[in-house]
Amino acid sequence: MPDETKDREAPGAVSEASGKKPGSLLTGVAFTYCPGSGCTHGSLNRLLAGIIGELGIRSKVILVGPVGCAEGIVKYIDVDAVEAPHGRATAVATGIKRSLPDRVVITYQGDGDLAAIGIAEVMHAATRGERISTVFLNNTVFGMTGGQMAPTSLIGQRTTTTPFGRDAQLSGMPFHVAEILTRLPGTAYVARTAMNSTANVAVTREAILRALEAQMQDRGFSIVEVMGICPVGWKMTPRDANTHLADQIIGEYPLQLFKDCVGSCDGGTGDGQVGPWTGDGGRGPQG
Ligand SMILES: Cc1ncc(C[n+]2csc(CCOP(=O)(O)OP(=O)(O)O)c2C)c(N)n1
Ligand code: SF4
Repeated sequence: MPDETKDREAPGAVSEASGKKPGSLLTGVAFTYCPGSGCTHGSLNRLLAGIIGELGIRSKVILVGPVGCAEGIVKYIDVDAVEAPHGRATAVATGIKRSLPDRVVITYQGDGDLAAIGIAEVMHAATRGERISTVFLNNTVFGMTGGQMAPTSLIGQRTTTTPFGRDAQLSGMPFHVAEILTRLPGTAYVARTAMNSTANVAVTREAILRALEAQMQDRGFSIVEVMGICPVGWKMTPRDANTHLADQIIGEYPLQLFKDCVGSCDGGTGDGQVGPWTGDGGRGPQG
C-alpha cells in the first residue's frame, strides 16, 4: 500500500512498473500502486493515457487527480494536471472547464473520494450538466488508508472497519453511483464497465472514448464507473480478487450502458437511457 506521507519518485524517474512504451503519454514516473498486486489503477491509468494519445488531445486535456491511491496519476500521464482536495475533483474541474471551455477536463477518482466525501460535488456537477468527464474506479474499499468500508462495499464484505462483514442494518446498502447519476438531467453519458478481462477492458476503452466525445460535443456531464480490484485491501491474491469481481461484485453492480446522449438523446426512450451492453445480459463480456 502506498505511504501517503512518503515522497513519491522524483519526476522523470523511469520505472518498469509504469510499462512506459516509446511514444506513450506515460511520463515514466514510477507507479506507487502496490507492486505485483494486480491493482486496477495501473492498467486503468495506462488505458487512459492510451486513449488521450489515440484521440490526439494531449495538449487540450486537463486531468484532475483525486486523494487516494491514484493521487499520483497527475505525475504519471504527461498532460496538464492538478490535484484536488479529497472529493472535490468535480468542483475543481467545474472551475477549470468554465474558465477554459475549449479544454477537455477529466477527473479520475476512487469510490472513497467520489462516493463518500465527494458525493455532493459529483451530484451537483452532474445535475448542472458540467461539460466534464469522470473516470471513476470503484474497488469497493478505501484502499490507500487501509481497506476500510466504503459506501460501495458489498453486504457481508469484510473490511478493516467491518471485520464481521458489512451489515445493512448498521451501515446501509451499497451505493450505486451510476444508477443515481443516470436519473439526473445534466448527465449525457453514464456507463459501468470492468477491467477483469480483455473483453471488458475493450468495453471500458470504448466507454471512456464515448464519455470524452460527449464532453467534446458539449452534451453535459459524462462518467464511466469502472469496477476494479484492490487485492491488498481485500486481502486476496490477484486471481482470487478477479474471481470475486466477476462472481460477486458484478452481481451487485451490473455492467451496463445507462445513458448515451452522444449525437442526440432522441433514440430509444427519448431521454438517452439505454439497456445492458448488448449480448451479455448486463454482466458484460467475461472472456
Ligand atoms: C478530507 C480528507 N479526509 C480523509 C482523508 C484520508 N484519505 C486519504 S485517501 C482516502 C481513501 C481513498 O479511497 P478511494 O477513493 O476509494 O481510493 P483508493 O485508495 O481505494 O484508490 C482517505 C479516506 C484525506 N486525505 N482527506
Ligand atoms: S487500490 Fe489497493 S491494491 Fe491498489 S494501490 Fe491501493 S491499496 Fe494497493
